[in-house]
Amino acid sequence: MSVLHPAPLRADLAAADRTLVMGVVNVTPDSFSDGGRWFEPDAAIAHGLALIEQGADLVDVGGESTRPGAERVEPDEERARVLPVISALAAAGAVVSVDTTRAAVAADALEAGASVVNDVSGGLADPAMLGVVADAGVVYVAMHWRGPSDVMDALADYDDVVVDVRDELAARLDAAVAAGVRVEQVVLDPGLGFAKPGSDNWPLLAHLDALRALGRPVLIGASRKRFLGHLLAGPDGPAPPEARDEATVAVTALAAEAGAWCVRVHEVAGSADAVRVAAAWTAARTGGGRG
Ligand code: PMM
Repeated sequence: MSVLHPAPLRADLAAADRTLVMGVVNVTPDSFSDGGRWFEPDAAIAHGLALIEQGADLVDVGGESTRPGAERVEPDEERARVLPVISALAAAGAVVSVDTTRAAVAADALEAGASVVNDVSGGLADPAMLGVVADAGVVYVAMHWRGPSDVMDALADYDDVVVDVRDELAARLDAAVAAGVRVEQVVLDPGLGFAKPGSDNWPLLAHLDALRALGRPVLIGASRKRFLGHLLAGPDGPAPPEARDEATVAVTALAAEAGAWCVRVHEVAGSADAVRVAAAWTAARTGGGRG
């Protein structure tokens, strides 16, 4: 498989001929899947290091929950949550991304050692974000977003979810480039679960090629999301977040085989194996190896 990586990326990651794995460190009291578990800085740092040990290529540090219905935290609170964790993980040699929609928090996070900006709003939440990314020249993950978490469930009206998400992401890519971001910096993400009810997520995964056709690496964040809970529902209702990890690994394998650049996951070990399985599978097909 020949993976298209964004730039600039640390040399060992840029040389990887497989999908990368981004481990999630939510420094929040209220994330839907792991809220509160890593809220203390020491616990968050230890968790990030453990994820790297388990095979994470990058760690994504966020201080604001994006679960459906979540309210915003103040910028100073967001900063206080993420900066010590980013500094410690970067100092330990990790490639760190900051999960924020705020330009000022992103700028401080880059100062603290982050080298990727993961913006779930794709530059829409803060008009200064694209300028910060352009100046810093770092990798920028632009996710498909239609509005803040407290209102996003009401913004899920699509003619054709794949076409609409593709076109709206193409517009964000254009906006980033118009703001001075180099196209090489940009990664696109369909934003599974964001203004997308269960049934809208599967076509996005099944038509990953439509997003890849925009010519940029694609990141997939399916880990523990509601649509997996609904898929695995039993008599007592949707499967709880912690019961969605095996399904997450299955999505990782399929997304990797479909050419995803990176998967963002809470449990790293299974996905770290799955991306290697997918790489071997694809290499055997494209390389013709039969030994
Ligand atoms: N999902 C969440 C948070 N950040 N970032 C990107 N790029 N893509 C995603 O799908 C994404 C994200 C929500 O999940 P969490 O609350 O468990 O972190």
